[in-house]
Amino acid sequence: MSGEASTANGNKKIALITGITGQDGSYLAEFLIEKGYEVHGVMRRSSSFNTGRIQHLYEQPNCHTGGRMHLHYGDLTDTTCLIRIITQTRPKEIYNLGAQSHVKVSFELSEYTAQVDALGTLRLLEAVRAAGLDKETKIYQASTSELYGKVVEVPQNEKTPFYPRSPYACAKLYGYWIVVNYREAYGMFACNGILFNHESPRRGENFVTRKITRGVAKITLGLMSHLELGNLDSKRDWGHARDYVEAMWLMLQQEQPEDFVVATGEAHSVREFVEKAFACVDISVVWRGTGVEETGHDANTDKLLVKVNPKYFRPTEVDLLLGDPSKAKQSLGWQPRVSFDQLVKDMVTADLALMRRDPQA
Ligand code: NDP
Ligand code: GDR
Repeated sequence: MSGEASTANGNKKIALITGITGQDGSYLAEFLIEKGYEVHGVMRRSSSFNTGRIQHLYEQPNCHTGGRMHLHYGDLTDTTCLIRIITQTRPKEIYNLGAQSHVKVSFELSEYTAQVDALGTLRLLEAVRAAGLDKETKIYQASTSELYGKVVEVPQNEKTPFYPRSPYACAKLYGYWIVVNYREAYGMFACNGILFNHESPRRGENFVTRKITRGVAKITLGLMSHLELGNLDSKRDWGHARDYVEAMWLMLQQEQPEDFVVATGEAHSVREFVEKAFACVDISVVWRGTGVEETGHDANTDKLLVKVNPKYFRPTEVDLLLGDPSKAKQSLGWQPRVSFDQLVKDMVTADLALMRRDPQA
């Protein structure tokens, strides 16, 4: 069966994406379908609808019904299903994007986060070996700037030492090293993309950028009084998810497997993000007080817009992430296209349109 599939699939470009229903998975699926791939995605069973981000692909005649996109129920905690899906689909490229990806939530779901983000990566690598594809299939691992955690060096590059600051980052640290180990031990083509924060209108609602742009849209339309946020001082290197999925693909088109930092090289604070987002609806924010007492107000009307709520603080915070993408620029010819200003504008515009269509969203 596997021999036949292998012959049949000889020159076909087949990709498997774990986490296809997430922000990055949806952009990557679009990108690969556009490039002519047959895309297989691992989708979790959920009691509610979880394919909203790829619904538009379902509706395109060449994708779902046209045989270019296939979804498989699966989970990174289930070894058997991973072996079955990989054996049946025999992908040329696997993108391991599936994860419990929320840093704050990982403090509450620490064991589960390790199961999925750390052991899930190991299960996937072992499933590739079990399917006999360790010399054929190229693997991309969604590693993260959270590995750098506590600031040791700025900007952070591929040689900067890691210092994880959350159960999420510790689990991803295992994922990073097991990928390096399987590459060295078994000669597998497996790479880590150390991606800094990347956002989009499809970003999950409880990550800070999307929470802010949704809040700005709701406040503008009179659907919400003010926003409550945690640490306004933390700084992140924010890019656009659509740009970043291209870097994932480029890593798997190289002759040799290597790890790459993907970032913009620019950092902004959460406070700056808030100011930029309100500026998109012509509101200028003035800040009063400090620490947990800090509030943001409309400079014209004095209306309260932002309040700090310590419930959003993390037991250990990552203060500053700023990436040096020189290696990706030189070796992959990759560079970000969307600026910080454009990213914020796109997200606010999309959320305004969404809230106008559906005020309950
Ligand atoms: P999302 O949270 O949007 O998507 C995560 C995906 O993983 C979803 O499809 C989710 O399914 C799926 N998933 C969760 N648990 C499991 C599981 N047990 N088995 C299989 N699939 C699972 O994350 P992003 O798209 O933003 O990120 C993609 C990857 O990149 C993640 O691994 C993340 O940790 C990493 N990363 C993200 C960065 C970013 O800034 N976005 C930066 C660096 C790394 P469901 O839809 O059902 O919840
Ligand atoms: P992060 O993203 O932890 O960097 O992980 P998030 O948007 O959750 O937080 C960024 C910073 O904003 C501060 N913050 C708040 N965060 C949230 N979620 N909600 C708030 O109300 C709030 N107020 C302030 C946080 O403390 C933090 O400093 C993301 C995820 O996509 C990971 O999967 C990925 O690995 C990293 O980016 C790179």
